[in-house]
Amino acid sequence: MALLSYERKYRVRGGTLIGGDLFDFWVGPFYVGFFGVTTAFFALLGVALILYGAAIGPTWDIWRISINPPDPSRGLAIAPIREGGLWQAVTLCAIGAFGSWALREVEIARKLGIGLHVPFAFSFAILAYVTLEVIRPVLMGAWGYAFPYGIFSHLEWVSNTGYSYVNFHYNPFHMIGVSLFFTTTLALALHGSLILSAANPAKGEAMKTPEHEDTFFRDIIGYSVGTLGIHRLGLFLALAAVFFSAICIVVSGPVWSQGWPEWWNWWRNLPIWG
Ligand code: 07D
Ligand code: 07D
Ligand code: U10
Repeated sequence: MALLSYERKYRVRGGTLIGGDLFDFWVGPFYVGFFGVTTAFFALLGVALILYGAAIGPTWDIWRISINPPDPSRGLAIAPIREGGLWQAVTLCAIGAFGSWALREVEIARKLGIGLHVPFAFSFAILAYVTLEVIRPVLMGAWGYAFPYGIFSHLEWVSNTGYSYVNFHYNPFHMIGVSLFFTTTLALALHGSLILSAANPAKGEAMKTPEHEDTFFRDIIGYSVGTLGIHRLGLFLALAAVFFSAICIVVSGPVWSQGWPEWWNWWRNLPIWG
């Protein structure tokens, strides 16, 4: 079935979480819905605030524009607009836009009668963002610990935060997060290459079946996780990577405030080394 006639069939009413039929329509290819309107509202307002910040800031250099959080000395107070208040407003808009986007995904999934896996997955990205911008700064007692909105400035934040724990690579949860990210790309490369090898044969050759895919892995490593299983595994790996990232940063400060190499002293102090 051609994509457009298929879409006509599935462009049905209902499935909305809020507002009933209000906004239950499409604009071109996009489903709108109540949460499409709130996404547009928060995203446009957030971008406008960033542009305002750039206009009152020292530079229009795209790499160096930065909307900074308040100084740590202001604690968790609401700051004046030019001293971090703008960052606070942009953060509210970002949370509103990301949350609305996830709920718009829920409405579309409900319309189609498919599972809620996509919004569930996106909610892990939101969790990581909220951990960096809200949960950790609140636990540490100041918005000043959050990352700024700027291309280079957010990299500075990552580097500075990393070095303030001497060597962030020694953070055990960072190790797990990094390993899971690496494993995710390995899994996607294996899956993408396996599917293409079977489902995209040379001209004139027959397309191969999932049995061929299973057999390849049984022959080479003795086990196949299965055609549905690889998608479960991929989702699990990716979500676990983000989850452990959120853990690695939320423990840095609130739970462990020395250098991360120090943390390994428990290992060096084990009585078994004599
Ligand atoms: C390909 C999907 C498309 C999305 C894109 C990003 C904006 C920002 C806004 C100037 C994979 C769109 C970008 C809307 C413009 C302003 C104010 C997703 C794809 C193309 N980072 N980060 C980037 C964000 C954090 C880190 C690039 C966002 C944490 C490192 C881009 C967030 C830490 C490096 C970007 C966020 C961190 C980057 C490419 C939010 C730890 C790089 C992103 C909301 C997670 C890389 C110059 C990409 C780079 C890079 C965006 C958070 C670390 C600008 C929106 C604080 C080490 N980050 N980032 O492709 O080249 O993602 O930086 O949390 O090396 Mg970052
Ligand atoms: C936060 C993004 C959320 C995005 C959302 C959507 C839009 C819309 C619109 C395109 C979490 C935004 C959407 C804006 C765009 C359109 C139209 C994702 C987020 C909601 N590190 N490190 C990580 C590695 C070092 C440090 C995570 C590697 C150094 C700190 C990951 C290396 C030091 C932090 C990771 C390395 C250091 C991290 C990031 C190697 C610096 C974090 C992934 C090979 C000197 C961050 C939760 C992530 C973290 C983090 C990988 C090195 C410091 C595991 C591979 C040693 C301070 N590092 N790192 O979490 O855990 O994504 O964040 O050297 O805070 Mg690290
Ligand atoms: C996968 C897959 C699979 C496929 C696939 C895919 C995963 C089974 C079958 C999908 C994968 C790909 C296509 C591969 C490429 C993808 C990536 C590399 C991921 C990264 C993606 C991108 C970089 C693209 C990002 C693009 C986006 C997000 C689109 C941008 C969208 C917009 C600008 C519009 C968004 C729509 C909204 C908000 C709702 C509707 C709103 C409108 C239409 C606008 C009109 C507004 C209103 C009606 C509201 C009014 C506004 C108000 C009230 C606000 C006013 C406020 C003011 C302040 C003025 O597994 O195999 O194949 O394909």
